Amino acid sequence: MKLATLTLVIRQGRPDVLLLGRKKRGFGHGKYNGFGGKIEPGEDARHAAAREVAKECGLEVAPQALVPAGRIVFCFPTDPNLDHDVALFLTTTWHGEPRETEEMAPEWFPANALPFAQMWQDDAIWLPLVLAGRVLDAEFTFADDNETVASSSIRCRP
Ligand code: 8OG
Repeated sequence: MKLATLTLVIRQGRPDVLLLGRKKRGFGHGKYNGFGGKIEPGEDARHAAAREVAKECGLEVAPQALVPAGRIVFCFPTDPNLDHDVALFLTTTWHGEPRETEEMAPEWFPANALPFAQMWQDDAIWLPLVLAGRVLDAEFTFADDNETVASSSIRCRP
């Protein structure tokens, strides 16, 4: 199981509120997603999340400006090498402007018009909850195509 992060960059008070990046290569290629990746050995989740945001879209986020939004486990029974245990964060505070990098092409979206058809299928289930301020413990298991959600469990922390 790979330990990873996923960060949602949220711009308050504007119609286009959520920054997503279209993944240009590797796992999830072509999909829009938040910013994140593997936690390196010895690294804590916040520092890993801040490092990945900077690497993938050029924004500087202080680790303490990352707000924990829960944990999601993604399971791929046909290829357990793809399993990810993801620490979820959101942030409304950063420095700089988003820029395209080797990995991601960033784009702002209105919260009520997210490109779910071009995202991981599970995102339509959990992302609205996180944008509404909920903190989650969730697990999604994918079918043989590694795309379709076969089963899920979601608990919102009190
Ligand atoms: O380093 P790598 O690119 O492999 O990291 C994978 C990233 O993708 C990491 O941020 C976690 C994230 N991720 C999954 N599965 C899913 C998913 O189903 N939905 C979303 N939104 N992100 C996912 O690994």
